[in-house]
Amino acid sequence: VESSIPEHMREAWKKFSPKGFTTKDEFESEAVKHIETTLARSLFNCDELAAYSGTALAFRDRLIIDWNKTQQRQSFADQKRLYYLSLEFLMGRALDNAMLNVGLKNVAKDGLADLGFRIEDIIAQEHDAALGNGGLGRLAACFLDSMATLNYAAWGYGLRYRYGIFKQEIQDGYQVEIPDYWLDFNPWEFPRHDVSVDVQFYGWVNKYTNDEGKQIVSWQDGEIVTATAYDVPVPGYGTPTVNNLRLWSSKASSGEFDFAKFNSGEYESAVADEQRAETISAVLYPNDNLERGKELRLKQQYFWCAASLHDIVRRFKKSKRKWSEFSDQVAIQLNDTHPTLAIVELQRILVDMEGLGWDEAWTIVTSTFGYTNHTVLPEALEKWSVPLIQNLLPRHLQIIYEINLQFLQSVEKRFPKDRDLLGRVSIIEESQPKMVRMAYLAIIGSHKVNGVAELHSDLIKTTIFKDFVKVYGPDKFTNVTNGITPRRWLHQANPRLSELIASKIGSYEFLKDLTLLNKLEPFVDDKEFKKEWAEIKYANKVRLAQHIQTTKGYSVNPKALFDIQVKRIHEYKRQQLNIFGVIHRYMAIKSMSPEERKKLVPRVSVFGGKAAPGYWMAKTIIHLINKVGEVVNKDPDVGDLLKVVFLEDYNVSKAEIIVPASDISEHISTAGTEASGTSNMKFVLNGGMIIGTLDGANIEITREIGEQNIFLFGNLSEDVEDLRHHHFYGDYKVNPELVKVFDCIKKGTFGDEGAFGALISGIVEHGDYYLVSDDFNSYCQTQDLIDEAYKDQDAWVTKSITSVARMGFFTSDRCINEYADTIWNIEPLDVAEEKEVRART
Ligand code: GL9
Repeated sequence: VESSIPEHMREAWKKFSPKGFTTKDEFESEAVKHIETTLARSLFNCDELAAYSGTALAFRDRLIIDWNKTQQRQSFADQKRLYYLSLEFLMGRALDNAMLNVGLKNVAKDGLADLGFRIEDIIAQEHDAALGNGGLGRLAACFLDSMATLNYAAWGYGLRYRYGIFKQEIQDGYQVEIPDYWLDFNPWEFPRHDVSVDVQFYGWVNKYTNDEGKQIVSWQDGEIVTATAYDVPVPGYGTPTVNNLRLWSSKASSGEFDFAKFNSGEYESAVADEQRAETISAVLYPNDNLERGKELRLKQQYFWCAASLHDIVRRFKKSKRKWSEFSDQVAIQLNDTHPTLAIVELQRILVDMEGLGWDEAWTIVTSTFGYTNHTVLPEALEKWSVPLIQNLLPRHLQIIYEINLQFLQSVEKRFPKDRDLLGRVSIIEESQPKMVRMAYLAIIGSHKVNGVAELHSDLIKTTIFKDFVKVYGPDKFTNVTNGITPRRWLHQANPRLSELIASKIGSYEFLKDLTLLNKLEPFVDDKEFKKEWAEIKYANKVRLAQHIQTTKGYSVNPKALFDIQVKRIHEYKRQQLNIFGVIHRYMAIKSMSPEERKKLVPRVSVFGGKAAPGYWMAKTIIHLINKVGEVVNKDPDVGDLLKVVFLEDYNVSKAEIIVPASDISEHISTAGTEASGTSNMKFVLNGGMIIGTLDGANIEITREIGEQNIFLFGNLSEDVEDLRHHHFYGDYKVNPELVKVFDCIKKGTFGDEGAFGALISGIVEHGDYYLVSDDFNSYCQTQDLIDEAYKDQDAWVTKSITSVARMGFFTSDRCINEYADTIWNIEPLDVAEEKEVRART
């Protein structure tokens, strides 16, 4: 390629192509240039937002140089690539991460100081990229960080929502949702107006035989919407690799279709069409672990799958390879069932557009896709009604039926006597209306299916996907336990702890090989080290206390035990168990003598998290937490002994302040309901203890750090079913201590008792599905053990250090390497040469 370009051109290009700054002066020059020209500001009107913008643009330029080179390197290397399809990428802020990953944060810090700014204030100007709901979206973001850091040729594909997850405000104790319009100024994206795909909806299918006697299928007369690519650079840590996250934005097609309307004078309705097209990528659905079957959501899914697939196929076709080599070049991972239509779309491209035979195409499809399941909750499993798909995607429905027919025939051959089995594994549920079960389609169209923690992967094999284990055998199902990136969740969120660790074990290598943390274990008895360790935790608590002071307007004692539960509000995650426990503690304090109170360990109970706007029970839990806080926090009998804080608008950047400040964090889901959880890993990595159930990744965390370093309680997942049964058919009695808590609420202690009726009746009258009552005793006793343990600070710090030392397993680097080896079959790219060139220049 290069030799086809004339020498003089190449010379000129080389001479003037930007090299990227490395020194403080160069950084300042870049930042000031952007502030004065790109932003048209000056020394006299450069506020913190302008300083942020200038800094971000300087770093963006730098990233883009490496991004260009990475894309070239990956094209030349011509290796297999991985495409990660996810409707959610919860990236958070980018600037701090970019500065740390390219190793120039100190340069920027000094440069900004010269210009009159504190780097912390500048970083805090950035709006979070909040294109996700919770764990699933944040996992995708951690994966991108690891894939770039490990030098895999990997792209993310998602949607460029104009509105990310809503902002949460609390008014009079209730959650209020505010739209999150985040695109006013976003220096981290590059519009690629030259990269677009036309996506079709509706229309009808025309089948005919052409002159050569060939069957032709054509999907025609649909409505066309254009997908435009917006690229977001994803820098790896300490490597020249900068990968790409491609987000699609929708707009009306500029094709003849619309012009017809414009020309016939229907101006207003043509504009309305334009706006309708734009709504496809307008808003992220704010549900957590719940699917509601809305047409616009299905439109989003197809729009994004079609655009991504056409982009991937276009890239493959440039290589001029045979179709049979497709899955040697391309691996596609489905992040949950949201992108399952990509399976159908690839089959459609191969059969209808490229003319391959059905079987040949299907072999390619099934060797390309892998599917990750993230939940066993039945209400979260996607099903789309057949009439809805028939109308929106008529050709896809035919293909789904054909896939199902062939699958069922193969099952019938192998299990001829089992007619029930056919009904159970059919993609089509024979309900009224008929429904397409997306998880089944995803399993049938993929070569591997994985769960996200050991317990979860076992559960899907014995419950929701049991019949498919029978059909395919157990090898199609595997486990890849989730992980988190230690760059953001240790180095960036807790720089002092990262520095202390590095000083002890000799380098920052542990950020790339987290198992090196085990070198900390020999220091668990080092007095000076323990002192510093405890000081850092205290400083992080002071920082959170300041945050509480500025956002809530009251002070909490940083010497108190900080007990934190931050995550989406959901009955299965059991924030209600936590707040009932808090009320129980409050009642105990009230009944104590002043002498008894003196022996207590003061506690700050921190809650945070959003409820889905339509999830009324979750909103009731938020309301109760806030009302309990209002009463407890101003009760003079209680004073410092108990504070209840609800932090508004929990998000990634707030997590970076909250996580390092915990003594105890709560991961207390009903056993068998939380597929993995990932914040549990973040808290332990930052030296906090866990109170938790034997659920999700808590089990593996226990195995790694040791039972003596975690506070476990509650029933086991294998007993849950029997307990639920017993609630309805046995002589079921609510735990008497919990009854006292309910009485306290019913007396109106926390205001209008009627507001919380449903929370209580769910447990007392409606079967207590989440086993709050069954686990209440065990929970409260374990909280008492925690108080006792906290009194021995020396032993506590020992536990903290030991746990961190044993957390190496939970890096997303390990996780991504497992996916690469066992599912994607891809190798990292060699960047040694690039690193050398860089070292020389
Ligand atoms: C989730 C599970 O509930 C979590 O337990 C798991 O850790 C993550 C990542 O694998 O996936 N599945 C799911 O639908 N969500 C999860 O967090 N929900 C959201 O992301 C809102």
